[in-house]
Amino acid sequence: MTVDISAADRRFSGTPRPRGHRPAPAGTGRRLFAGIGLAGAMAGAAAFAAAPASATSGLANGSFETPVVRPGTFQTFAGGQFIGPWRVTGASVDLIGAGFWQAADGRQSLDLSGGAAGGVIQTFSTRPGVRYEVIYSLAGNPQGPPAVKTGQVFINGALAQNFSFDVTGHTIANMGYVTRAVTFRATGVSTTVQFTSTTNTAFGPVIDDVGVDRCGCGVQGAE
Ligand SMILES: [Ca+2]
Repeated sequence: MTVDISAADRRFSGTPRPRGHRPAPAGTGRRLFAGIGLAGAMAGAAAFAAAPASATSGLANGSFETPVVRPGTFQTFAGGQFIGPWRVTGASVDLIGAGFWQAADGRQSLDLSGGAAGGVIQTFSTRPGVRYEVIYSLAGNPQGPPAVKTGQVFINGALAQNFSFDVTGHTIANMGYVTRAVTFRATGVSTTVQFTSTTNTAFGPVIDDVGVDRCGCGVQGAE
């Protein structure tokens, strides 16, 4: 199968990928003060962590739709906590609830900088020797500095991609998501992908709609 890297909707064959163009409600205020607190975040994380991670069927919760955050708010998850199958790394991340700002897919998205630079990591099943691509939507928190949000993607702990997103001209109602991809050849029966912010403020890069699939990168003998 040939994959068109330029196509934003190529990953989920047969599954529409509605891009959330919902306008955020007015008066949500500065997000620094809108969090519902660590206790709520921990309760949500604990409840969801009890569910088995679907590690046998690829990357899970790539759209960050669970746990469900109260609409119009966000929850901060500190390093070591879990957002379903994702483990939070670094300082913290913010799981952004419906309507707080525009999601790329579904209703929720993830700011990789919570109070400071954080990240998320997940391990999923792979077949050794097969080439895959991780595809994700990228934007940035437009509510504070710096203008250019930066971060990195690691595959099995190795730096695979530096990314950046300039929020200039974007708003919570027009996040300006772009699609990014990282390709890799699996070396084992599982692979770990990690997204990290290198923006050490509370206004980091935003990711959503993360998925992984076999890559039609034109590589022969990948099967
Ligand atoms: Ca989402």
